[in-house]
Amino acid sequence: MKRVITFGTFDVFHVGHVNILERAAALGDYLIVGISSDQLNFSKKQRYPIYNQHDRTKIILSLKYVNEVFLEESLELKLEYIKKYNADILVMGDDWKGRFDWVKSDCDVIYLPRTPSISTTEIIEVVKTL
Ligand code: C2G
Repeated sequence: MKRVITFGTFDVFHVGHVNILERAAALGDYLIVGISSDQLNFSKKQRYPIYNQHDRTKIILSLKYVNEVFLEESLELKLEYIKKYNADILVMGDDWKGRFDWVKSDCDVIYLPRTPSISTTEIIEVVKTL
């Protein structure tokens, strides 16, 4: 029984998010998703998400291949979350390549290629021009 963990904001949910969650789920038997809190997102991106953390959590939890979700309050707590949720594999998109290699002593780390040509930032920009 392999437990997979992944992290993200998943704001303005789109197919790139579906693709990574689907591929992460396929690497094991149980998928746990850490959802960046509104505050963590502000500290990473200098803006609050369009969808608040409650709505983002509800959306991710509704997916058929997601088993469990929790709020990620800090990037530095990765290892604590991995231990708490007993994860065997950490999956991240390759925009984070190398950034979480420091947890490799406790957990396998796999960076998957991002889905090209779609991102929350790009969607926001397109909508602004309409
Ligand atoms: N993603 C993807 N393809 C895209 C867009 C996003 O594969 N076109 C992936 C990202 O690589 C990430 C996940 O979807 O693994 C969530 O993306 P974001 O919501 O942008 O997550 P981010 O804000 O980078 O938060 O602890 C790490 C962070 O919480 C990750």
